[in-house]
Amino acid sequence: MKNLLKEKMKQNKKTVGTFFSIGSSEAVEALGIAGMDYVILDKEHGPYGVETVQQYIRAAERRNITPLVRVKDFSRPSILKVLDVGAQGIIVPMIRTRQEVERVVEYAKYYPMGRRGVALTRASDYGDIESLEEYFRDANQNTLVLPQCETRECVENLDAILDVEGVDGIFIGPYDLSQSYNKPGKTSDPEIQDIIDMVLEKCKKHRKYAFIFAPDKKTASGYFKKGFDSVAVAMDILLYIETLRDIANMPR
Ligand code: 3PY
Ligand code: MG
Repeated sequence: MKNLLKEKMKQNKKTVGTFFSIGSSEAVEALGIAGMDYVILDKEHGPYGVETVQQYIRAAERRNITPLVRVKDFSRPSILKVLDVGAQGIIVPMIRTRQEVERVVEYAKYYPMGRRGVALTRASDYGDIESLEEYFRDANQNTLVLPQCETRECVENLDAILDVEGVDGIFIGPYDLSQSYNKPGKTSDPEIQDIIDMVLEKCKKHRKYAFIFAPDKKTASGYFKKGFDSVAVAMDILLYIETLRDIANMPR
């Protein structure tokens, strides 16, 4: 299956997504109908199991919004299972070293790039395909691999991490990053912003995509101006609450 997000990014289009937390197939559809480029199904902090993620992926496919999954860790089953049910990319939290990223690529990409486990799952139409070789090649090309830069160690090892073949880009987690520099939650602190700028610069130097999380549209707009390729803005449930609060408080 074509990865619409990857296609847009190859054409240098800037993209937006959001972290999913409302939790229903209808809510995933709503994000697609609204025109968001991708939805992040969050298995790190969210309550979803693989079966639920599979339902949300179906809804995303139906509405042409790219389903990414933030995996809960970088173990083989965590990565393999969400790709097998159809995730078009993974965001991998708390990465610290190049070796960890090499393992991620090994689990996420088929031979020769990696050693992703071979099985006839939903991702390969349950094996109802003309050519297995073609499927392996397409899957390797289409599956986005985005390690998160949100620790001091990751910042220190960033050049080596960006050098790993199979890494499409870096997803900055400003909140964990600020904590890692002993400034929890102070994401606009000049020291944290300088680190963010440096990570962005390194992504550009290595010709890899730079993604970041922003809590609101204004912050997201600032990141786009700096040159980020993609911003994941807020969580859908927060946007829902804000809109509803606005209505609840309307003059009457
Ligand atoms: C963080 O800010 O730590 C995140 O992981 C947000 O995506
Ligand atoms: Mg984080």
